[in-house]
Amino acid sequence: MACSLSTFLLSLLVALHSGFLSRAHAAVVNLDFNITWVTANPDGMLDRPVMGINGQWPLPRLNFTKGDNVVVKLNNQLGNQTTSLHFHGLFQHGTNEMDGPVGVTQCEVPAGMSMTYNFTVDQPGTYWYHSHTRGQYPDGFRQQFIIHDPENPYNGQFDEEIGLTVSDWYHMQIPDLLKSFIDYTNPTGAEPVPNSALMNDTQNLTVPIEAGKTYFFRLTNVGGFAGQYFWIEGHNMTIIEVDGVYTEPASTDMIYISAAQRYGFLVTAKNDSSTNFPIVSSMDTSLFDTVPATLNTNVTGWLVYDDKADKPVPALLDEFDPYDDWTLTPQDGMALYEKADQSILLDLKMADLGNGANYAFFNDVTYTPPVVPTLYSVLSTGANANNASIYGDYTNSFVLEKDQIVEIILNNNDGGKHPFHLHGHNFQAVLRSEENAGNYDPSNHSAFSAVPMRRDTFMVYPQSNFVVRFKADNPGVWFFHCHIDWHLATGLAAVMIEDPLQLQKMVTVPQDHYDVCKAGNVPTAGNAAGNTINVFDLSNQNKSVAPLPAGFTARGIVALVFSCIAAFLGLAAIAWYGAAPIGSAELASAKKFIAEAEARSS
Ligand SMILES: *[C@@H]1O[C@H](CO)[C@@H](O)[C@H](O)[C@H]1NC(C)=O
Ligand SMILES: *[C@@H]1O[C@H](CO)[C@@H](O)[C@H](O)[C@H]1NC(C)=O
Ligand SMILES: *[C@@H]1O[C@H](CO)[C@@H](O)[C@H](O)[C@H]1NC(C)=O
Ligand SMILES: *[C@@H]1O[C@H](CO)[C@@H](O)[C@H](O)[C@H]1NC(C)=O
Ligand SMILES: *[C@@H]1O[C@H](CO)[C@@H](O)[C@H](O)[C@H]1NC(C)=O
Ligand SMILES: *[C@@H]1O[C@H](CO)[C@@H](O)[C@H](O)[C@H]1NC(C)=O
Ligand SMILES: *[C@@H]1O[C@H](CO)[C@@H](O)[C@H](O)[C@H]1NC(C)=O
Ligand SMILES: *[C@@H]1O[C@H](CO)[C@@H](O)[C@H](O)[C@H]1NC(C)=O
Ligand SMILES: *[C@@H]1O[C@H](CO)[C@@H](O)[C@H](O)[C@H]1NC(C)=O
Ligand SMILES: *[C@@H]1O[C@H](CO)[C@@H](O)[C@H](O)[C@H]1NC(C)=O
Ligand SMILES: *[C@@H]1O[C@H](CO)[C@@H](O)[C@H](O)[C@H]1NC(C)=O
Ligand SMILES: *[C@@H]1O[C@H](CO)[C@@H](O)[C@H](O)[C@H]1NC(C)=O
Ligand SMILES: [Cu+2]
Repeated sequence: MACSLSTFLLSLLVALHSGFLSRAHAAVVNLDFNITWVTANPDGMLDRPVMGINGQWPLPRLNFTKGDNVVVKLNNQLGNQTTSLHFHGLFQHGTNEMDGPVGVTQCEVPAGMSMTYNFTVDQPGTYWYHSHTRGQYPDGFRQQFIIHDPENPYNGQFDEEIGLTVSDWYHMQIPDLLKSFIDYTNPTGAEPVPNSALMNDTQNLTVPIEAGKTYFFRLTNVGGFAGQYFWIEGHNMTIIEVDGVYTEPASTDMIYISAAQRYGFLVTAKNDSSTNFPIVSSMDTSLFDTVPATLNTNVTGWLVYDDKADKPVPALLDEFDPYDDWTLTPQDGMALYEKADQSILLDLKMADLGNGANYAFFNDVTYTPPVVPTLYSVLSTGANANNASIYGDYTNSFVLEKDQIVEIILNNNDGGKHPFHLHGHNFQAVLRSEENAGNYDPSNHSAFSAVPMRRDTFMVYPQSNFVVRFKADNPGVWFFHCHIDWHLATGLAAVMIEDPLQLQKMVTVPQDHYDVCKAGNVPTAGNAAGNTINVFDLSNQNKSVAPLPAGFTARGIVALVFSCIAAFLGLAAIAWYGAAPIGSAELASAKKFIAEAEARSS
């Protein structure tokens, strides 16, 4: 750790505008990120290639101060993959073009090319940065960053800060896993199950602490899939921040942190320094279709009071009872936005398309990246940028008017949990219904939170719903998506296009951003289809995979695949999926279909 920190400091050049004694004025922080392949073995089980920065992995944990101007030059030296960079949770006021998601605000940065991200950090808190290229960050391109706040209301109540991440970890590389995940042999969309859990990109982490002191822990889940239960034996945690928003102090003995969420909490060390205590993080196995017997779903570290004392094995818990983040209160007391000017209804489902693979949908549309990144469509279509139809039929785009109170009602018609993230904002977590509550009913729902917690990533329960609200006061093109990276890859995303005509006046895209598009042959003007003459003509737009042929059911494919497996294993055919047995006609049509799919893919 010391080694990666010092190397990072060497590559970090801080030029203070106004002398060394005062941090009250903004600094310019210049970072040069060479993205390269590095070998790492964080779980002690397998050496594998990971994406490093300047030859290092774990990646540097960045440490800014509110007001800093951050300039990151991203040099793609991977050789065989494109890349991109997103600073998760930043509002990017006035710098939407620096946000990072490919297809939304920029093009892929091809191997051998560079792109500079230049923005000001004007919000305090616990954040993280990661690649926003399809499926890429779980291969290692992710790390925490902090924005210090000279006006933190909790300053004076803690002695030191401790940065910590948790994550899931895969032994195979994500591009290979994606191939078998999005495939007709996986018609139920079972996500790849991680091989292990990590704490701070390692296991058996020791966190030295001193008796009697109070520590401000900053925890980020940088994982691609699993939410985690987190606790410290013998110690309560007092939550004071979530996703960059200060909260009224909330004491708990367990936190649930979904992929992409952050918690800041205080822990007061005991006065007695004779015993060390396990810090445990446990992956939420309800997300996994199967839990392999060999999988250790937990990762353990220790609060170390005395390096010579034992590091005890954690006690096994019978149940998980984490703090409900919906009940948190923001420290600034901001009241509920009473009514929404625009209400956006998103019905989530998972289903198979015509290639037999499983996809994720909002309102029956699976997000497919447009030919032209949406920001560039905004900037090149004049007054028509106000008409959502120019952004295509496969992007779930919504135009928001200046300063509207916008509400997103999300109905989860799927049996899994999904952590949803909105770029460019934090939103009020107005309502979250319990598991199996079904769709939101505007005329019959439980009470809204009067002073709702705000955060940028909020989880919906299985077969249930949530309601979030925010004010459209940040012109930009902002991605809204599930932060389970498998589900983003299968299209669980929408795009909020906020005050596009104002955005046209605010944004100037730097030349190097256009250069990477040119190198990748991606057009940077016109509608979603790249049509600059008639922006209502979408004939060349990117389309999702076509639906299953009429009369053909996803159940047929599932049954076929599983009956093949059953036959292969020498078992009797099993009615695995759904209650009804499979008719012979359905089986024949499935066989024909699979044969065609195989012919197409070979
Ligand atoms: C976690 O890792 C980061 C980055 O290497 C490091 O800065 C930090 O000190 C580590 N935290 C602990 C508690 O070891
Ligand atoms: C952590 O400790 C456990 C138990 O001793 C061991 O099985 C595991 O390999 C260790 N992990 C690492 C990364 O060293
Ligand atoms: C990044 O790579 C370039 C080209 O190889 C090299 O000149 C530069 O020193 C590297 N920067 C860092 C911080 O390692
Ligand atoms: C981060 O920056 C703050 C303020 O500049 C400083 O006090 C702190 O020591 C730094 N922490 C690390 C881990 O570099
Ligand atoms: C890219 O290169 C790395 C490092 O050599 C290799 O492990 C990886 O499989 C390659 N990935 C692709 C998609 O070709
Ligand atoms: C970053 O942006 C600021 C504000 O627009 C500008 O003054 C500065 O020159 C930019 N720096 C770089 C390296 O592009
Ligand atoms: C944690 O908080 C609970 C509830 O307030 C309390 O009963 C318990 O004693 C506390 N535990 C510790 C270790 O302080
Ligand atoms: C530790 O000792 C201090 C000073 O004697 C006391 O104020 C505090 O309550 C003690 N803390 C705990 C957790 O017992
Ligand atoms: C992980 O922790 C949970 C909670 O204590 C426990 O139920 C489970 O058995 C643990 N798993 C392993 C492999 O130790
Ligand atoms: C959509 O367009 C982009 C950029 O023009 C292209 O690279 C990409 O492969 C297309 N995607 C799909 C799913 O058709
Ligand atoms: C957007 O354009 C389409 C196609 O010209 C038109 O039918 C529709 O009414 C327009 N919508 C708005 C809000 O202007
Ligand atoms: C309102 O919702 C509750 C809980 O789902 C349900 O029991 C009740 O029947 C509903 N009332 C009406 C009028 O629909
Ligand atoms: Cu999801």
